[in-house]
Amino acid sequence: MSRKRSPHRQQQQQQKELSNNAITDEFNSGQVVACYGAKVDVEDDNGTVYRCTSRRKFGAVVCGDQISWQATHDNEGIIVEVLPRHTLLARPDDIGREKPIAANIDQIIIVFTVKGLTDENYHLNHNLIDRYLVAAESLDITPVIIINKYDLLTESERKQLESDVNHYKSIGYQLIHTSTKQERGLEQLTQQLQHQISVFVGESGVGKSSIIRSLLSDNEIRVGEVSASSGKGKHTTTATTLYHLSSGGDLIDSPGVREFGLTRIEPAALAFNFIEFRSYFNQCRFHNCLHKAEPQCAVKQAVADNEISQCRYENYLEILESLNQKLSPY
Ligand SMILES: Nc1nc2c(ncn2[C@@H]2O[C@H](COP(=O)(O)OP(=O)(O)O)[C@@H](O)[C@H]2O)c(=O)[nH]1
Ligand SMILES: [Mg+2]
Ligand SMILES: [Zn+2]
Repeated sequence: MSRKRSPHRQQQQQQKELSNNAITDEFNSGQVVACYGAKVDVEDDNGTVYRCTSRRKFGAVVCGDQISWQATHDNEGIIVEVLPRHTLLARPDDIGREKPIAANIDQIIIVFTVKGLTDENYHLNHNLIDRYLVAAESLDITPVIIINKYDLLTESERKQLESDVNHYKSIGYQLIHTSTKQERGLEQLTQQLQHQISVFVGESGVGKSSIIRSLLSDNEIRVGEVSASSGKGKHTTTATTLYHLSSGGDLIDSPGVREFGLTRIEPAALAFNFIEFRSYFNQCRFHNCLHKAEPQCAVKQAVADNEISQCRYENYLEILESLNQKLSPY
């Protein structure tokens, strides 16, 4: 077990008094790699994983968190500090409270399929894509769009898809077609994931876990699963788990991240999260233009001139409406 002595003696003393079941005043540091409610698994710099308990005052401790902890008598640990997070992905719970899901994330990998869920007909949900993109932009985390199960598409559906997703590419988003059955797009995806902490989001059944497994070596999967399955009384698939890519970078698989919040976005700030609208704002007649019914709106003009996609603009209006009505926004 590697132990690092903290320079903050006084703070250590305080923490020791607080955690009177700790057997040492020495601090260990590590990254949270799996979460099961109040218990988390923390991995130190040597790759050794320890089960730790959090305290209420820290709120939810989540995958990707960097923490300090102290060993306790039962060979577990108790968290004494959660280091400041540079990003935090959260989603609203049933009663609208923010529920943190993963911390210190650099990228959100948004996984879709156009076939292979309940409805077998080709269907690309543009509105849902735009909601995810808005959420990622509002958190200032890079989104990457994946269209998985490419193997299920006919040649004409592939052509259709190509034209359907073109506008995302032209505004600068990374978009990758993948298939875990035919190992397609996985190399390109690996490149994109290197040296980043990425969380996979998307509807259940789109293939998030399958993609993650196909990017990992057997050993990396095993380490993650041992960790996840040791969560007492919890099944592997219910725990959020962080895996390491052998080429560098971390992947977070969370069964809970089907949706994440647009709840915090003010209607007036929505347009900023449509990245291709930004360059038009200062040409609108009104500085507080919502790009809806206002005269001399540069965004609307850009839609008319085919500089902004009609589809993106319609989704903007639709999301704006849902924010105004304070509807639960996906
Ligand atoms: N045809 C096809 N099926 C896939 C692909 N990727 C995943 N699946 C299947 O889709 C189902 C759901 O996958 P899973 O990874 O559990 O989805 P998750 O809920 O997003 O984690 C499983 O039956 C997978 O075998 C793919 O690229 N092509
Ligand atoms: Mg899964
Ligand atoms: Zn405008």
